[in-house]
Amino acid sequence: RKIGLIGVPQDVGASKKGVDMGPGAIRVAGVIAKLRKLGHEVKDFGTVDCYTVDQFDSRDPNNLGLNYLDIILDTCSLLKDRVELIINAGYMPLVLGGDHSISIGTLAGLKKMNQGNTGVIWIDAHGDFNTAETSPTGNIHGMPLAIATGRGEKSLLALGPSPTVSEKNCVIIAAREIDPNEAKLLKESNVTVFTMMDVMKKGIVEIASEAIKIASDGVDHVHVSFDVDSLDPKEAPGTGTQVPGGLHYREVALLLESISKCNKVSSFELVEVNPALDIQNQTAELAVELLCHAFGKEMY
Ligand code: DIR
Ligand code: MN
Ligand code: MN
Ligand code: MN
Repeated sequence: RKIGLIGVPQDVGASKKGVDMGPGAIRVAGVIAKLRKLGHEVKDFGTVDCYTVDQFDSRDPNNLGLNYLDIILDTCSLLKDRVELIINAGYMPLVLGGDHSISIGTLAGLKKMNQGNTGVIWIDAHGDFNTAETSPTGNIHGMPLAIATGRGEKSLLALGPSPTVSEKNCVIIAAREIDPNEAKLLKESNVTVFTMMDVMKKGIVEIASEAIKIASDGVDHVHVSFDVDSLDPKEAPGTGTQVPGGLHYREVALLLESISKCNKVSSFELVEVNPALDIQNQTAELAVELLCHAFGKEMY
């Protein structure tokens, strides 16, 4: 494949420093060399300009319940253009975060290129289905999937234009910490949620096969958004919102290998690696190893 890499060192969506070093840590872990070794052509499309938490006195000057809204709009708009450029150049976007709010930009770019014809596999401990009304934190990294399905702040929706995906093609895997009012919104939606309890009951083989079916049904493209907090914090401590009881390396390797066999996967995102909270870059290393499974690496 031809893979177009792009780094988005955004931290304001999580209101926490360190996740802006994620793209650097993933590069240090050898993402480009390892994907090339698998036979892919990898082109580096550089880094999107981002602001950082330290540059602002107030997170939410207009009291909207949306921290750093203006900045996130700026970054996501730049990322949207860059995603379009990557696809126009004939490459598959591989977006490295940064916090998960960048997904609003990625999906806005995919909307234009894929004409909305996109399903989403969202691997995350969280639902990322909050709006300003339901969010307990006001952090926009807890909102991108809601935005993608047409819920939430108008200016963020307008990047799309919204909805960028059809919710019946959206599936969350590894959920285990959904906020109470976020859960209400999710239950009213047509998004499928596979919690960690579902993974334990059904096993990852079954979950992978159901998720691929749901995300790819009737669309030409599948986007994979992989938040490293989906992993168990014992294996992936380098992330800002750890939740115990997560996926293990083996499960994600299997999941991503299965997903890689679905020929509709045409964009990938890896987010929330925070090297400042990590031990010896092990979270970025693990993430790159898993990414290789998403791009055809086999154990034998
Ligand atoms: C929480 C955390 N649900 C929030 N969300 C995270 O602030 O909305 N998403 N960490 O990945
Ligand atoms: Mn997330
Ligand atoms: Mn198409
Ligand atoms: Mn998360």
